[in-house]
This record gives sequence, C-alpha cells and structure tokens, in this order.
Amino acid sequence: MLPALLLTLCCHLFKSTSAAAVKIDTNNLKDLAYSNELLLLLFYSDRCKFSSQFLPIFDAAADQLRSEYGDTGKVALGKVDCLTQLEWAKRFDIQKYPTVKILRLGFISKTEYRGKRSIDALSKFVHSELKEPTKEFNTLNDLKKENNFKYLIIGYFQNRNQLEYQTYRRAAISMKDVCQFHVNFSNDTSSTGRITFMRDLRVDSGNSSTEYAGNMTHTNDLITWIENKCARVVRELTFNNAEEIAEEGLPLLVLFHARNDTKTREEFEGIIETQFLEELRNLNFVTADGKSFAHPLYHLGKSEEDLPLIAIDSFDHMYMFENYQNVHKPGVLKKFISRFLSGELHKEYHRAERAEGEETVESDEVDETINVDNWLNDTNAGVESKEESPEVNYTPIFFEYDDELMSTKKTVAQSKFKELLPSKLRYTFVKDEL
Ligand SMILES: *[C@@H]1O[C@H](CO)[C@@H](O)[C@H](O)[C@H]1NC(C)=O
Ligand SMILES: *[C@@H]1O[C@H](CO)[C@@H](O)[C@H](O)[C@H]1NC(C)=O
Ligand SMILES: *[C@@H]1O[C@H](CO)[C@@H](O)[C@H](O)[C@H]1NC(C)=O
Ligand SMILES: *[C@@H]1O[C@H](CO)[C@@H](O)[C@H](O)[C@H]1NC(C)=O
Ligand SMILES: CC(=O)N[C@H]1CO[C@H](CO)[C@@H](O)[C@@H]1O
Repeated sequence: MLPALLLTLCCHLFKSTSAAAVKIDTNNLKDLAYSNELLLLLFYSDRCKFSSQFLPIFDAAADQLRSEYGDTGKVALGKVDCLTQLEWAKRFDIQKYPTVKILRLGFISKTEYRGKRSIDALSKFVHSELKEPTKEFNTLNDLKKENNFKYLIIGYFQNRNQLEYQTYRRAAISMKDVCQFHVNFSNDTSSTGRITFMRDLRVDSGNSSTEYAGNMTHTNDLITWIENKCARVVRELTFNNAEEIAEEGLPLLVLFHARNDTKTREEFEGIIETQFLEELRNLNFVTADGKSFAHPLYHLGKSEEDLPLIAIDSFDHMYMFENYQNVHKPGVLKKFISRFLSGELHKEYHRAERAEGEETVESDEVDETINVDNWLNDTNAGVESKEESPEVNYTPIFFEYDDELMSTKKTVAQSKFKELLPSKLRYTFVKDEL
C-alpha cells in the first residue's frame, strides 16, 4: 500500500510541477486565446541561449499563476516552440527569441511583454493587466480631475449584468492599451445604453464627443469603432514604448519639448493631425520630453534650453529642423519632410561632410560600445559626460541651404534612435530594470 501511495503522490507532484506553460500546437491556440482575458505567449527556440534561460522561469510563472487564478478564464501562459511551430512564428511575425506576445480575449496587442524575465515581474505584470478594464465615475467633473489623458471612451449603462455592458467590457479588455475606458451606471434609461468617445476632456467640456451608433452587443463592431477613434497620429515617446515604435521601422519625426510644455506639444499634435496625415505611411510622429530624452538631444548639440525643436531620425542620421517657430510658416515643415523623403537632406549632409573633409561613418556600422542601458540611463547627458561618451568624436555639421524657405542652418547627427532597434548587442527586456 505504502509504496503505491508514494508512487501516486510522487507522480502527482511531478505532474503539477511540470504542468508549466501550455505547449501550443497547431490546434489549441485559438481556444486558449479566446477563452482567456489574458494570454501571454512565449515564442522560443531551444537553440537560443536567452530562450533556454527564460523558459523555466516562464513555466514556473505559469504554475504560480495557475494556482492563483485556476482555470477561470482570466489568464493563461502558452509557449510556442518556433522550430516545430514555424507557422505560428511566421503568423505572429516573430523577429527575435524569446518574444512574449500579449493577447487579450484573442486580440493580439501591438505591445509585447518587455519586463524583467523573472517570475515576480511576470506575475506583477499579470496582476496589473487583470485590473478591471473600465473605471467607474459619477460626474464628468470627477473624471476631469483624475484624468490627464486625451482619448477617452465612456460608457453609460444600468448595471454590470447588461449584455451591452459585457460587450463594452470585452472591448475594453481588448483595447486597453489603445484607449482609456470609463463607465457610469444609473437607472435613468434616457441616458444609459450609450458609448461615447471624447477627444479632450480638459479642453472641450464634453460637447465634441462622438457617439457609437453601431450594434451595442457586437464586440467586433465596437472594437473597430474604438480602434478608429483612438488611433493616435502623434504618440508620446516613453522608455516603455520607444523600442516598439523604433521596431516599426519608419523614420521618426520627433518634437523634443520641455517636460511641462504641454502647449507646444498640443500645438504640434494639431499641426500634424490637420496637415500631415498622408505622411503617416512614411514617418512616425512622436513627441519626446527633452529631459528624459536628453541623450539624442545632446548628440544634436542641443540641450533643454533649446527646446522646443523638431528633428527627423532616419535610424541612420538625425536631421534637425532648425527653428521650431517655422512650423507656423506655411509649407516649411512640409518642405523639410519632402527633402528628407527624397534623400536630399542625406545627400547634402554627405556633400557638406566631404567639403569639410570629415570621415564618413558607414551607416550600417554598429559601434560595439553602444549599449541601450547607457542610452536610457544617460538622462543627464551634458558637457561633463563628453569625455566618457563613445561618440564624442562626432562634431555636428552645419551648412547652409540655398533654398530660401530653408535658409536657416541645419544640424545633422548620427541617429540615436537606431540604438533602440533590436540588435545582437543588447538585451531587449531592460525597461523594468531602470
Ligand atoms: C438602480 O435601482 C436598483 C433597484 O432599485 C438599485 O439596487 C440600484 O442601486 C440602482 N442603481 C443605480 C446605479 O443607482
Ligand atoms: C462647446 O465647448 C466650447 C468650449 O468649451 C464652448 O465654447 C461651446 O459653447 C460649447 N458648445 C456647446 C453647444 O455646448
Ligand atoms: C447585434 O449583434 C449581435 C451579436 O453579434 C447579433 O446577435 C444581433 O442580431 C445584432 N443586432 C442587430 C440589430 O444587428
Ligand atoms: C516650465 O518650467 C520652467 C522651470 O523648470 C519654468 O521656467 C517655465 O515657466 C515652465 N513653463 C510652463 C509652461 O509651465
Ligand atoms: C455624467 C453622468 O451621467 N453621471 C451619472 C452617473 O450615474 C449617477 C447615478 O449612479 C448619476 O447620478 C450621474 O448623473
């Protein structure tokens, strides 16, 4: 009797500790994805050292979260062996191992898990992800007080059991990193059963909101509407999204602004949204606070006192739009963009460089000393860091345009944002460690 008991005990223990993350095969992904509010999907390859190190941690996190949440449809962790499930890796466009994709009720987030590779960090991430996706409020004034964000979705319902609210909640889970979701419950049937989008609660007191006119119980329709409403033309660059935005591969048009200068930021957003929508194919428009992003600024030969300023980073070079105030002169920024896109800025840069007898640094040559940790930590880049910086031998090149519109001097620098792209020289998941 005793040995048999031990045997089953042992096997049971063995089974539960080896349960780990769900191994994804050809058939089980869809079910797992749609039946869980959150699915973290690890794409790994046994041949990769970082995958091999991460896999047991990910498995252990899966066990811990399973014992915490059970099979309640809240969270699941799955793993895709990219050697045997090549098709999935292709479908998810996996470029590096390990990659952790985030799916919410089947919707693939544009954001990846980029936190620390530890059980604790994964579990904290899941806890924060599983917070209620819609925040309750009573009056628009309360909402205004606690809110700095521009893009809001607000739902008015009678109670949480309504099918309409459940549809709204599902959409909120899927779209939580795109928009902010709020909800008001009341028994007043004349004002419930509505979903509205609000652009800027601080500026318009709610009168420029748009109302959802589609089917209130059709999740996909609602999600499509939300996607369109909340799509941001200009994004604020942060250390959390910088790598992701860089990975999209489009050159960046960056407005560097003083941290507290929301006025210029909004003005810039307005200009881009009204005049440059067709350039979204060619450029990513971002704003960056010049204190956090002092490093690229420093390499343009500029500092916080010179803000605001605009530059295009091609992941090769950074081209500066010398005078921010010229955004108010019709056509000037447009011309700068078109000169960049046609390659003229690049050519003039090399021409000026040759004229000054400078050596050309080949664009695809990666400096072995580049390390994104330094990049991100280097928020006090300034004169005193000159001696240690590996790139100090770079001198900004000034030259004149003959074009009358662009008569001001230009500065060109090596791309700093390039260092945020995936590279063998760095470890992608550093953000939590800052
Ligand atoms: C609506 O009415 C029900 C029953 O009368 C009540 O229990 C509930 O608290 C009310 N809800 C709100 C949001 O006032
Ligand atoms: C909408 O908001 C603006 C700015 O707050 C205000 O001037 C205008 O009167 C409002 N319009 C309506 C119809 O409430
Ligand atoms: C709304 O969507 C639901 C769920 O897809 C569907 O069953 C219902 O027929 C739709 N209603 C209308 C009026 O189209
Ligand atoms: C921003 O902060 C600086 C000091 O740090 C101050 O001089 C300036 O007036 C502030 N600007 C705004 C718009 O608040
Ligand atoms: C803005 C708004 O409609 N607020 C309502 C939220 O719900 C409460 C009742 O729970 C109403 O009194 C508010 O007017």
